[in-house]
Amino acid sequence: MLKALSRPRLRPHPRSLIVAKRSVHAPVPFKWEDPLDIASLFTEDEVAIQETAKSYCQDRLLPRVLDAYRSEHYDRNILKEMGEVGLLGATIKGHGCAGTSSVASGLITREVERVDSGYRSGMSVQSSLVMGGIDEFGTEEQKERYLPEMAKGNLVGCFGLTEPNHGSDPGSMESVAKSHPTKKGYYLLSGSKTWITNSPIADVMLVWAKVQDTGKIRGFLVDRKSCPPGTLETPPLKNKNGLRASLTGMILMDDCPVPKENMFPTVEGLKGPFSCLNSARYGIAWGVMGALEDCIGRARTYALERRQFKNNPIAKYQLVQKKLSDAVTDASYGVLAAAQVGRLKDQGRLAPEMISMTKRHNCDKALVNARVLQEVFGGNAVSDEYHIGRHVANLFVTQTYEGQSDIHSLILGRAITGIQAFA
Ligand code: TGC
Ligand code: FAD
Repeated sequence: MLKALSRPRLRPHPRSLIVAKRSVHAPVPFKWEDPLDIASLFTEDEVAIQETAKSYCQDRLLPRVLDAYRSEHYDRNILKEMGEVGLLGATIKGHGCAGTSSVASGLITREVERVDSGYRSGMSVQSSLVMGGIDEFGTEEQKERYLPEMAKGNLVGCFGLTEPNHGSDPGSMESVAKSHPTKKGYYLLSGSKTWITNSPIADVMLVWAKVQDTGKIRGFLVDRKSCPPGTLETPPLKNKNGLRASLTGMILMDDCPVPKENMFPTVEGLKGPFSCLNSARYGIAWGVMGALEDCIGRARTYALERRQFKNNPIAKYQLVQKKLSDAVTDASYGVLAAAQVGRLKDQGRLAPEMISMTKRHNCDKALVNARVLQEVFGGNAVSDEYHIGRHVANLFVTQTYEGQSDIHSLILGRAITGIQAFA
């Protein structure tokens, strides 16, 4: 103590005086929907894009989500509508796309998933995984052939990486591309892909397969209309207990002929699919926060209206308040992190591990908090009209696809220690 007192006193830096002066201002009111005023970090254009996306999602998607979820039906017109609003392939420059910032595309994703993760899934696959892949690795001819029509939602895409025996470990895939024995300039693709979003309705399938001669993974644009009968099937996988408003299926290929000009010309190995996944995982980090924010809004309203014990709103009780506090805190932190990653992405200062960190953390926090908020609704949580059970079931899937959370822990663990856990 004495020692501390005898130290020379630190003189405040002149700038800290300014900060101190500012801090005497009256505190601003707390906004539970955006406690850290994250909206102030967005540009006017980004806010306008979010507003446009929000109007479309609340006016056009929300009214049909319960029927879609109950009947496990995905209306492909949704992609056309999204195309009309300019939501598809939003960050791509040219080819009929909007050319927005990554933060603006994150805000779009957040609004779509505020309604339903399945609607976001259909959009992410189209925009990030397929259009993004074509934009990054395709030839000019491939871009011109696919991007403008995909941006309008006239052509639907899907992304085939996962196989029945290889999910977390796509490097061991069995799908193979053999040189056509008689038709020069053609490959024959064989193999099975499973759990593929949009596959039953896809016009173009971005399929990852190993070239037989080299053993290297390459990306092929498989055009449904050019596949002879019996060489390609895309059966749906029905009776899912999550993501029921999206369409999921398989891609079964049996010597399916694909011209060499439909192969991505230069990218080889897992770098191809993982680069596409960087954008899609980034989008999920935003999207799941939208789903969690919807759960928060609904749980808060319910807690203020529902009365128990001496006619008190259950929002009066500390345990309920803690559930809301945890969820609001995690949603704010999650959005802030996603926004920062988006800015770094646009500045070319992104490490893929940043995406693993935000994808994993936001998905985990969205799932845990949504599950806890479900309790606020008591028995009514079981009714789908309260929407919360649907979000909880969906959020399990978001935590699983595009790299299950534990897999992202291992990616982070490798970056932290330099030691690979999954080899
Ligand atoms: P590893 O040795 O780590 O890497 C192999 C090559 O890939 C490169 N790479 C990346 N490149 C760009 N971005 C990234 N994020 C990259 N991560 C790795 C790496 O540099 C290397 O390149 P090169 O040139 O040296 O060959 O590969 P590994 O086999 O050890 O990988 C292990 C692990 C765990 C990282 C990986 O397999 C993994 O991420 N597994 C998860 C699988 C996954 O995410 N599947 C997603 C399927 S698609 C989907 O789920 C869509 S859902 C859509 C919806 O409905 O929304
Ligand atoms: P597995 O790889 O079998 O993993 C099972 C469990 O084991 C997980 O918890 C995992 O974390 C754990 N595990 C595995 N390896 C390790 C390890 N080394 N250390 C510790 N734990 C480990 N794929 C596509 O290609 N395109 C799509 O469009 C697509 N859409 C999908 C839509 C839905 C609705 C679903 C459910 C999945 C979709 N997927 C898609 C597939 C998805 O990416 C995979 O399900 C996911 O990557 C996990 O693979 P898996 O299911 O084979 O699980």
